[in-house]
Amino acid sequence: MPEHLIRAVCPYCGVGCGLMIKSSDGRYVGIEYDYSHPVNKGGLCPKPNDLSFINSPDRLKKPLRKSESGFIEISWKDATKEVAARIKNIIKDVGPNAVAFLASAKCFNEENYLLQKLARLLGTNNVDHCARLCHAPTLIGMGRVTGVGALTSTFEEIANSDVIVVWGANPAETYPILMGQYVLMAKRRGAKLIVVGPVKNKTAWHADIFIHIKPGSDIAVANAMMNVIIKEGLYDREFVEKRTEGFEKLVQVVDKYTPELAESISGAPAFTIRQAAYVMASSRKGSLIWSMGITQHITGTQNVQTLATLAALLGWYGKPGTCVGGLRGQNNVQGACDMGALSEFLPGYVRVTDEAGRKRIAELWGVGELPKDVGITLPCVFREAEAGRIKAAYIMGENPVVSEANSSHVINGLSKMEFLVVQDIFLTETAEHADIVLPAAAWAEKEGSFTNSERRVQWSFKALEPPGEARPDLNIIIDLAKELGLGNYFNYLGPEDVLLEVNKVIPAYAGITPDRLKRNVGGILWPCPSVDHGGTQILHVDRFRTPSGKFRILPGEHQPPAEMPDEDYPLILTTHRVVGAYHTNTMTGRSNSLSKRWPEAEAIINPATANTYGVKDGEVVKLVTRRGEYTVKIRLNRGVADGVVSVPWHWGANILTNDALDPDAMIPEAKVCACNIVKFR
Ligand SMILES: Nc1nc2c(c(=O)[nH]1)N[C@H]1C(S)=C(S)[C@@H](COP(=O)(O)OP(=O)(O)OC[C@H]3O[C@@H](n4cnc5c(=O)[nH]c(N)nc54)[C@H](O)[C@@H]3O)O[C@H]1N2
Ligand SMILES: Nc1nc2c(c(=O)[nH]1)N[C@H]1C(S)=C(S)[C@@H](COP(=O)(O)OP(=O)(O)OC[C@H]3O[C@@H](n4cnc5c(=O)[nH]c(N)nc54)[C@H](O)[C@@H]3O)O[C@H]1N2
Ligand code: SF4
Ligand SMILES: [Mo]
Repeated sequence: MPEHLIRAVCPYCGVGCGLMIKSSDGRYVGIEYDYSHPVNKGGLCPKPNDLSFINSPDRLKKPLRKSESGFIEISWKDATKEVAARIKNIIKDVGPNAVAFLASAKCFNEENYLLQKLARLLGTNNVDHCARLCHAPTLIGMGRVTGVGALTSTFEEIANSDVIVVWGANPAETYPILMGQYVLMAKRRGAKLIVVGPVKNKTAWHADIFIHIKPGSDIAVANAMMNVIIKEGLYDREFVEKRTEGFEKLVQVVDKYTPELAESISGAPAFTIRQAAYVMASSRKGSLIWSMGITQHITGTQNVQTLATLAALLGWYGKPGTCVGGLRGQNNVQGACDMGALSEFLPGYVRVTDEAGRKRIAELWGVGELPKDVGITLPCVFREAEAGRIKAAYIMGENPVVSEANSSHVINGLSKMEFLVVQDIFLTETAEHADIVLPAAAWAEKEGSFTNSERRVQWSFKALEPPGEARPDLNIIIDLAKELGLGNYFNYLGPEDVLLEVNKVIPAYAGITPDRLKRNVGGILWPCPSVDHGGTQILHVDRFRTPSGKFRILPGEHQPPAEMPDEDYPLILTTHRVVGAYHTNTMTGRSNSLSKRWPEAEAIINPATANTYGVKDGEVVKLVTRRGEYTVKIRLNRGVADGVVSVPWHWGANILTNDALDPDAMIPEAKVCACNIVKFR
């Protein structure tokens, strides 16, 4: 049988690496490296090197209906009819806001666009996705201070920086190609690397300066750096005067945050905080990038605004050698946000409360009105279900039973719903609770566009045939819309037709046509306002996209996490990822070599903590919080501070975590809570 090679985009993280899928007779047989790809130049991290999950016998192949004796296979026709009828009935009886839709950062732009369109045409803004657990604070915080939530420039500009600050992220494990081909490249050229976080992770091993802090003390440390930079006159005066507003307020707020005060809050030596401030102020060409260590806090949005302001003091915006922002996590979380799969935003970040914006999109869609009430966010879907107000959910490509903080509430919420549909490639922990399960084709079995962390929109081609009767999410949504009587608004023959509509609806995507994407390896970076525009590498070159055109300085105060250690729960619990496991492990856990090398969770603690609790390396213990218990193997690691437990969450640790929310972005505080260790023997 001849082998074929087809160009695809990696289905895992937001770096957006390219690769070639090797197939025989429509079946996956392996990959080849794509040396022509501008992002990764052939390199790949462990995950896409083994994509055998695609051929897993566990793949969903037929629609399923829950019956007394378990799931039974049904036809697509029956499944679509039943889903449409149940949703219609609930809308008729209780109204459209009793239904919630969850879109997916694993699905293409075109699929997310259609799911949010469907929700809105049914009359609700209850559509959200995992960005809420991830970079919602970056989107809101960066939106407020710069006018755009996305990363300000490209990985190339990170590589061109003289100073790189990685704050609350571990790219060595979570964005390995970015780390290897850009951050370390810069370091080899002489750039300085500063890392800030509570665990001396694999990224911190490479740091020139590592600032070892307690979880949740980031604002105190960043304010102390700004205190030093301002008091010693080290800031970029010209940039601050010409391109920012609100500096005077910042001077007042950071005045009390001496490095000594920050030391008392964070545990990091005042000397190291000062030293880092000096190194950062030594160059006007710097990058400050963050991820989950910054966003997953009740102060997530404030954390983001504070870090963005620190970068503004140094003039790290709008020019080569600078890049500021949150590294997007999922392969298409940037795109799912751009497409409006968010409860407060229509496509292109038009607020649902913006009357003119709503009207423009309604006209393009050919409908009279669009709903104007802000929808329910992802964590609140389950709370509202527990309260009986959300009656049905349609979940496409998300696994909240494992990914949501305080997961027992998710299970409780799901069990209270009258009707649950889950559309996935596997029968996940969430799908187990569904009334109807719909089998989706995986990314390489369909085609469409993904948008990476740099705003780079790329086409991923179809390389394989889906198993059994699994179908592309796009086709599933179109058929459902037709069954719901909305066929007139869903006249698409394929993803190309949908992207052509996106070109009209979202100005930043206007020139990103299917034709151009298919021709350009490495895609096009938005904003791209017309078909003769080459895309935008660096944002905010002349002006910020705020109303005044200036960077809006919004100073923040330190605020302790929602739950601090006490007598009953004397330790701080935080969560992390490992390089070979991805999220709820539905894909990596079914890829042969990955699941063998990364088979289970290992929580890490300092040997001093182990001593206090009499725990040995490799011992299995119970971690206990106010919300639940979790049995896990312990590994001793001097990189974790005494009194802190860091647990990977891929294998179910969210039974422990706190779902206290950031009031601005509604993200749960998955990165800090109080816990205890209980021994079995
Ligand atoms: N292998 C792998 N790669 C992935 C993923 C995956 O699941 N597996 N997921 C992708 C996704 S969606 C995302 S969002 C990214 C996430 O990427 P990262 O944010 O890099 O991942 P995490 O390991 O969750 O958290 C990073 C670091 O934050 C630190 N941290 C915890 N609390 C705090 C705090 O209070 N302050 C500070 N400063 N740091 C803190 C942790 O110790 C940890 O080292 O990874 C993407 N890449
Ligand atoms: N404690 C703690 N919890 C966290 C985090 C943390 O750092 N700590 N991180 C949070 C973050 S940053 C994120 S992004 C979330 C992620 O949360 P989720 O998005 O819920 O996690 P995934 O496992 O990525 O779920 C994606 C699902 O899509 C399915 N899928 C894959 N491809 C397709 C497709 O083409 N079509 C369909 N229909 N389905 C598909 C997969 O099988 C999987 O079930 O988790 C969050 N949870
Ligand atoms: S760095 Fe991210 S996009 Fe690149 S190969 Fe690894 S998981 Fe895929
Ligand atoms: Mo994420």
